[in-house]
Amino acid sequence: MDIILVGSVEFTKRTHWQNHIHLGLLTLREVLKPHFSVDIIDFDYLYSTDKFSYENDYEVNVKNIAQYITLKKPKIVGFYTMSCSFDVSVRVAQHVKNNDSSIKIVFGGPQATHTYKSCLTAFDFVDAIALGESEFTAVDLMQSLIGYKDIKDVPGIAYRAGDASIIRNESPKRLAGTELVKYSIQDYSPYTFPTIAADEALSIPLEGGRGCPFNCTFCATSIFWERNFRLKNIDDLFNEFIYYYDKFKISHFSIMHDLFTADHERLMEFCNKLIESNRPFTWGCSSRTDVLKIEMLKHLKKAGCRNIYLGIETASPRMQKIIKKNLNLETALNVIRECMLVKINITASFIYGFPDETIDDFKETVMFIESLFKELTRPIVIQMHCFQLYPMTFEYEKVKDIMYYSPEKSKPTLYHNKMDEISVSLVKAYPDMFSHCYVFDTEVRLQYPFFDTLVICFSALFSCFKLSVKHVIGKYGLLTLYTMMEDIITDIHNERNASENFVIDSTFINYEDDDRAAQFFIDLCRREIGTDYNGLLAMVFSYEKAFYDYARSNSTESLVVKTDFDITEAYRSKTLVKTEQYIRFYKKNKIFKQGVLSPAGLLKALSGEARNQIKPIAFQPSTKQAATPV
Ligand code: B12
Ligand code: SF4
Repeated sequence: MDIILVGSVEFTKRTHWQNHIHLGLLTLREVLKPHFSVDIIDFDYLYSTDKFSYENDYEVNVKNIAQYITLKKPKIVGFYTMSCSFDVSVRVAQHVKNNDSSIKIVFGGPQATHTYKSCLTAFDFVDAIALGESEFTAVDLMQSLIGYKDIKDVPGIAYRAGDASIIRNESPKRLAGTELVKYSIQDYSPYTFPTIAADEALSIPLEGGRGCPFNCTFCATSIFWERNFRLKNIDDLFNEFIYYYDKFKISHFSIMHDLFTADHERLMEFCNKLIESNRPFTWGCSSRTDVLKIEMLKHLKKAGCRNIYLGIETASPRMQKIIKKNLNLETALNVIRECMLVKINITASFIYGFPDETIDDFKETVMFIESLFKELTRPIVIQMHCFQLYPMTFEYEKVKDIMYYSPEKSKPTLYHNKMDEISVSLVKAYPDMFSHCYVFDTEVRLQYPFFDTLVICFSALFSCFKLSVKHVIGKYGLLTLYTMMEDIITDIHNERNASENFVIDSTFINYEDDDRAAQFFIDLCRREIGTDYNGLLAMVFSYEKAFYDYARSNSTESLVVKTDFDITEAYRSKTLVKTEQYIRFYKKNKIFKQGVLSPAGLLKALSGEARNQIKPIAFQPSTKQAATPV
């Protein structure tokens, strides 16, 4: 084997729908294949499909990974690096070099690109770093490492010269949007395609283009792609959809681009093609609320757009200016509302804890999030992240001299903060390379250190307790809830950090699995029903609690429940219409779902042996019959 490319190792058990292989490495394999024998190893994929095992010991895992790679006798090992797994890449690379010093080590991807000087200075086992996009670089770089070419002549890389100085070669020209099709992936083998949970459609990520022209001060992506916006030719992207559907029956595509919807004319052209294709395509993408025109949304939906990721970041107009995102928040809210109306699922992402953020700014963001929770009609995902420091960004420059390492406060990824002593010593020795593990203090960060956990909790609870969550947030507000739940939330954070389970199941992020937060919420709802008696809340809560219990049970059987009121109407209009309804709870691909049974469905359920015994919901005593707003 000439070259092995190694994906980011996060020691995470991915769910079936997350388990796709890294796009950048697949692209590079296509580029390198005509010249070398090349393979990709994604250890989390192997682990998630039971083809590789992780032990409960960091160093053992790192050594096992290095051994697995070394046994394949590669001449070169290339690592995709990103912040969250940078320590793993460094340690595996060092072990590979120790195992066989003739193996050349190359790093690529955002983290190594943005810290190349420190990385080559600190780690002599790293032979070269590919800076930024590497299609025009990779073949020459690999040839130079094997000795067929002079490294001085390879564009877009950094390396150590004989005198140990760090040399950065000129960047190659950037790929044009029209050229991107040449690098489309034809071969996903030996990896299988993940399925999208809802309908088990096969799914893959596809590149939609590169670069974002905006200049947000916290963003590592725009720097990485040098703000060079390119969109893949619409015909080419459409043809890829057709190719994958006709050849592999893949019908869902995650379009990778930080700003896919910026060029409205081409976007509409793309949608028209999808509609005319008469194939059951669905797709998702990322965008900004100011480049999504409300008039376009219906058309996007018609063309199969199922989900859009929107970074709102902050609801303080002052902070919008400071971080140079410059979003109009009224427009943002309208776009989200409209997406809900046309049934496009939204992930709305927020960040708190910026260096310049005041308590008042933070409160504006919290109020915006509350208004979303109150208005939600669709399973919108609300993410709130504690601001993290990425090297080379403007925000990093503001605080790099006051940041400090605190294992208690550090949150390198959404999922966990798992590091052993060796990794911690790397973090401490090289703050610039591991700045994502560092923190700094502001009034907001000190007062609300785990507010992100609270939002994740409520976002997760929302999947079962839709109306109850709206009621509780509407009545108390998130800031009061944070104070009420601070001990629980802090414990959850600390326990996750200190968890004995080495491997994190990525579904671990479902905080409704955490008994304490959910129990607190359930008790609060019960008190609400007791003290501030409300017919609809009592009934809906009983129903939602039954659904929650079912979701948490190990049962894979479906369950039919009988309610005395129209649950769909209760969700839609928040009014109580007394009528008998049968609802089936079921699990599909580990995702729990509910559906109102039609008379035919009910007959089928009744005839389906004893497994579908009908369970009436045990309501709290209900006296009110009339419509009651929550
Ligand atoms: C898809 C994506 C994800 C996906 C999948 C990641 C994956 N490994 O595929 C998911 C959703 C899981 C994800 C998660 C996270 N992500 Co992410 N993600 C992206 C995203 C949007 C696209 C990546 C992509 O496919 N690009 C397209 C391909 C073609 O480009 P590429 O991967 O960079 O590869 C090219 C070059 O880098 C180079 N190259 C890459 N590897 C190598 C190796 C060698 C040897 C060579 C020669 C060249 C080379 O050549 C390739 C072709 O040109 C990027 C943003 C972006 N636009 O790039 C963020 C990005 C990579 N993510 C980022 C982050 C921070 C995260 C999280 C850590 C966030 C968090 N706080 O939790 C999490 C990690 C969660 C965890 N597991 O703990 C940051 C990384 C910043 C940094 N300095 O490391 C980015 C840049 C976005 C940002 N915030 O700025 N992410
Ligand atoms: S709009 Fe998004 S991708 Fe573009 S610079 Fe801002 S945060 Fe980064």
